[in-house]
Amino acid sequence: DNTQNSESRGALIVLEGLDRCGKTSQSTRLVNYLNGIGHSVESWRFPDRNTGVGQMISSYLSNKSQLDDRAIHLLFSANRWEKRSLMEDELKRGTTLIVDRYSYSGVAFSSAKGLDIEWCKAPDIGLLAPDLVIYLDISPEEAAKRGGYGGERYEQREFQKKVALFYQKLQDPTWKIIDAKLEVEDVEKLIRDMVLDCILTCKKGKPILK
Ligand code: DGP
Ligand code: NA
Ligand code: NA
Repeated sequence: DNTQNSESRGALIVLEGLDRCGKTSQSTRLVNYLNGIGHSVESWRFPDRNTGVGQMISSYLSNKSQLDDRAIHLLFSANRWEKRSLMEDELKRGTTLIVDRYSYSGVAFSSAKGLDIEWCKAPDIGLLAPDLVIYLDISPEEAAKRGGYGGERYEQREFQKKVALFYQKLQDPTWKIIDAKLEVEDVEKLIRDMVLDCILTCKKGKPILK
């Protein structure tokens, strides 16, 4: 039925969690699976380090530059804003987006530095809202054990503990929480079921959330 196809939209699905929670490899597995069963799907991530703003963020994260806490917060937000219209176009075209980190990272990481949480939320107001947020739940201790951190600015156990506390405050009805200590294949299976369900709901005509 062509009419239905042209109207059905993709789902905006976000993966969140502490550094080393397994998000990035689960995202790859998920996208490969969805591609394999014939879905139109793209893998996205924030920060997107390829843009001009993204390069400033990348330089900050690798400690090559210093920036005021609020200035870097706004750059992370700008990095999501610069992709907003492309995101909306893709969703309308029927493409499902699997996004590795989004506004929840923005608020959790900056609040963990001591910035006011409401101030942190403000610049992201008006971005597209995800249809589903999958939080891969891991303790900061477990995360630190996983082959060590890569050495970027935020990859420190004490800081990640604070980030975890702020993530808890951000939970909303779009969230599903998965125990990230489960076997990789089990996590993958849980994610697949949640995602297929979400894609179906969006196809049936659920509006894009703003
Ligand atoms: P990743 O490329 O997923 O490893 O993310 C890079 C680091 O930046 C990671 O420690 C999480 C953090 N991060 C991601 N998004 C934001 C954001 O919007 N604001 C802040 N302050 N940190 C973020
Ligand atoms: Na990282
Ligand atoms: Na990552």
